[in-house]
Amino acid sequence: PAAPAKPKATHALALAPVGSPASSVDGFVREFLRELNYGQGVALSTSSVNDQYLALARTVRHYLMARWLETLRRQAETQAKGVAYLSAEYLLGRQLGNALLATGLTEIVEEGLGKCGVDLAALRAQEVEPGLGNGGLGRLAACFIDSLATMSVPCIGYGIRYEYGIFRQTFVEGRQVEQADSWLALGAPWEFPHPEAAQIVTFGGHTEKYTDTDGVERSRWVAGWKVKAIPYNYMVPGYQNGRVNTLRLWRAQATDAFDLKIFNSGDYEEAVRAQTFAENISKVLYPEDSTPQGKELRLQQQYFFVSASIHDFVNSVLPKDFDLHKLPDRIIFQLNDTHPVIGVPELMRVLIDEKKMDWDEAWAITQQCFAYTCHTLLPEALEVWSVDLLGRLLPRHLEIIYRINEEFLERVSERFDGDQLRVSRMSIIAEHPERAVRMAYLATVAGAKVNGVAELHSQLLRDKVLPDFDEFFPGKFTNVTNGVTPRRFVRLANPALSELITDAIGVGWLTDLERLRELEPYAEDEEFRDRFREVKAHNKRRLNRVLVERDGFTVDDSHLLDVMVKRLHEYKRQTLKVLHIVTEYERIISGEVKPADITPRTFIFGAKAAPGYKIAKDIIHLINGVGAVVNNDKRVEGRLKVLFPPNYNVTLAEKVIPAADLSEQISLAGKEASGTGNMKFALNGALTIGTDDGANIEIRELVGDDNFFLFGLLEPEVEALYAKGYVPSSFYESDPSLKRAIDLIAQGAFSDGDRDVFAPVVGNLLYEDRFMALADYRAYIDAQDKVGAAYADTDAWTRSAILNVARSGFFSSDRSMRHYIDRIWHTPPAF
Ligand code: B1N
Repeated sequence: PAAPAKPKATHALALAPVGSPASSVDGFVREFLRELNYGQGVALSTSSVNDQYLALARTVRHYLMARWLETLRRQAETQAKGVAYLSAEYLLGRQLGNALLATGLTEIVEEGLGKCGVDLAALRAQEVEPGLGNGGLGRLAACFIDSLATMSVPCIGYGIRYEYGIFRQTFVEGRQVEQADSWLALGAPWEFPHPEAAQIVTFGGHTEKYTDTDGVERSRWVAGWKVKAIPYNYMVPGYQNGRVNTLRLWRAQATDAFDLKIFNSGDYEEAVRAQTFAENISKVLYPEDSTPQGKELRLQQQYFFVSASIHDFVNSVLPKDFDLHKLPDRIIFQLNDTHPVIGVPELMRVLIDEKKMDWDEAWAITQQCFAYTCHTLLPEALEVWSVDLLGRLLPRHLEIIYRINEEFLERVSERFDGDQLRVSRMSIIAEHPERAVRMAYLATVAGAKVNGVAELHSQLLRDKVLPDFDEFFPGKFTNVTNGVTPRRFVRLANPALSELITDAIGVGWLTDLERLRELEPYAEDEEFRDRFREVKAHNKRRLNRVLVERDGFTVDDSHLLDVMVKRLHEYKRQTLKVLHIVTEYERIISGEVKPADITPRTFIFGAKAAPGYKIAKDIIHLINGVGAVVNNDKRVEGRLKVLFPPNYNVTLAEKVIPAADLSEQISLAGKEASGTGNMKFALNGALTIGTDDGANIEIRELVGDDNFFLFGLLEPEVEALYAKGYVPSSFYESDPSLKRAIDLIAQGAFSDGDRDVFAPVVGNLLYEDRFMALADYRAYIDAQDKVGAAYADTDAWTRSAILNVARSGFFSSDRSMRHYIDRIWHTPPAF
C-alpha cells in the first residue's frame, strides 16, 4: 500500500493571487487602505503622496507574492538548471509601472485609487529609480533578468545594494555638479532584507600550509578581517506568466568581531570608525563607465558580492546533500564583464579548501560553471589588478590564480613547441608596467564560453583582443547580440504606439517581438501613417510637459527631434554632434542659408560624465554653452534649439526615446561594443544616423539602407588611418566649414568671448582627436543634410519610421536570452 501523501506545504497569504475575487477593485482598495493605515500608520485624509506611493507599492507586491513563493517552491523541488547572473550593476529603473504591467493590475489600481481620490500618475512620479548602474552594461543586466523571468527560465541575479547609486547630475553655470543619489531616503518598498541569511566575507591576512585530519597537505587562508554580507531580495516578475525570479543584492555590514577588540580597548570612536570602514564596501557605485578604476575599494566590492553570492548559492540555495560534482548540471555563473571574475578563484577556493575537493576535479567543474561576456574593446577598459594589491587583499586567490596560470601556460607551451613569445603574450599575469592579473584572460581561460555583445564586437574580440585564445580554444568564442526588453521600452514607455500596434496586429507581439514584421504592409497605409505620426506628436507633447515641469524647457512638436542620449565619452563623440549644431548655426548667422530653408530641429542631449573625467566635463560645459547662445539668438529662433536636461536616467529615457525622430549613434567605428539605446530608438520609430559600429550594423541590415543614415569611416579604414599617422588639423585646414565651426568655439562665441574655457576641447580636437571626429566631420554633415531634406517629405519619413519598428523585433532581449540559452547556458524554460 502506498504511503499516505505528505501534506503539501501551504502558503498562507494575506491576499489571494490575481484572478481570484480579491483582485477586484474593492479588494484592491481594502488592501491599499490596510497598507496605508497599518503599514504607514496614517489615515487616507492625512497621508502624503509618499505614504500613498509606499502603500501602493506594498499592495502591488502582495499580488506577486504567491507567484514568487510558488516559483521558489518549484525550483527547490525540481532543481532545474538555472543561471546565476553576476553583475556589479543593475540599472533597474522605476519598479511600480513594471510590477503593475506584470500583474495586469493597472486598470484595477487606477480605478481603485480613483475611488480614494488618488491619482496613479502622481504616485508613479513619486518613485525614485534605483540607479545601481552607470549605463548600458547595468541596463542590459536589468533587461536580461526581465526576459528570463518572462521566458520562465530559472535565474537568480546577484549584485550589490549600493546605498548610493549613480550620482544625480545638476548644472551650475553650464558645468556638471554631482550630488549624492539618496535613493533609499524615502523608503524602499520593493526590497526584502534577510539579515538572518547573512554571509561572512573575509579579506587580507596570509596563507599557510597545514596537514589536514586526513593526512593530506593543504593550504588555508588565515584572513585578516571580515565583513557581513546581508542579502536584500527583489522580485523579478515575468510578464503575466505567473513566474517571479529573484534579484539578490548584498549590503556590507560590520561583524561584531570586527570591532570587539577595539571596543574592549575602550576606544569607542575608533570602533565606530571601524564599522564605517566595513560598511563603506557597499556605500557607493563607482561612477566610471568603460574605464574601471584600479582602486582597492572597487576590488573589495567585487570580491564582497561574488564571495557572498557563491557561498549563498553553494551553501544555502542548493539542497544540503547536493553532490558538488554535479554543479555544472545545476548552475551557470554568467560573468557580466570582468567585474565578477574574482569568482573564478573563489569557486576554486570553496571547492578545494572548504569542500576538500582535489584540484583537477575542482578545475574541471569550475571551467564548466562560468561563462564570460566581454563588453568593450577599449584597452583602458580591460581590467587588471596589480599583484601587489590582489595579494594583499586576497592572498589565497592570488596563489590559485598563479597555479591556474602555470598549468595553462604549460599547455600552451606544449602545444606550440615552447613558443616563449606566445606564452608571455597569453599569460594571465602581465609583467609590465607592473605585475598584474589580466582579468579578461582569467575569464577566458576559465569560462566555458566567451561572448561579445554584437557581431562586429565579437569578431574584433577574436581577431584583435584575444586572437591567441581563439586559436587555443576553438569553439569557445561566440556572439550574442544585445537586446532590450519590449515590456519597459515599448509597452511602458510608449503606450500610444503599443495601442496602435495592437490595433493593427493584435496581442502577442510583446513576448514575440518578431511579430512586429506584420506591421510592414501598414507602412503603405495612409491612415496608419497618420495615426503613427499622431503617436509621435503625442509623445513629443508628453515630453514637453515633462521637460516644462522638470527643467522649464519647451519642445515644439513640429520640430525634428534629434536626440543623443548616452554616457559622455570621447569615443561616443558628442563633440561631433556639437560641431554639427555649430555648423548649422553658423550657416544661418553668416547668411549662407535662410532660416526658412532649414528643417526646424530641436537637439536633445542627455549625458553624465564620470566625475574625474576632465575633458568629458568640458564637453558638457561646451554643449551647455552652445545651447545658451543658440537658444537666445533671434536669428535662429523657431529653427534651432538645443536642450540638455540634466540627470539623464532610465526614467527620462522612457519619456525622451518615444518622442525622438532621429537617433544619434555616432561612435568611431570599432569603439562602441554594441550600444542598446540604438535599439530602443529604432523600436520606437526613430531613424538612426549612425556609423558602421556595434549593433548599428545589425540595425541597418535589418531596417534597410533606405531607412538608416550611414556615414563615416569603416573600422578597417580607422585602423589604416591610425597606422598611416592621423593628423586631425589637416581636416581643419582643408574644410572651410569645419574651420569656421571650430574657430567660433575657439574665439569664445559660446563662452562670452572667453577663449580659454574651451581651449582644452579645441586643442584636443586639433592636435589629438583620438576618436577621429574631424576625419568623420564632412561625411556627418553631408548625412545630416540628407536627414533634413528627408524629414521634409513627411510621408516618406513616416514610412521609414514604421519600417524601423516593424523590422527591429530582433532586438528584443528575449531573443538575446534565447541565444544565450542555446549557445552558452543550456537552461531550458522550467515551468
Ligand atoms: O556595455 C553595453 C554596450 O552596449 C556598450 O557598447 C558598452 O560600452 C557597455 C566598466 C563598463 N562596456 N563596458 C562597460 C561599465 C562600467 C564599468 O565600470 C565598464 N560598459 C560597457 C552593454 O553590452
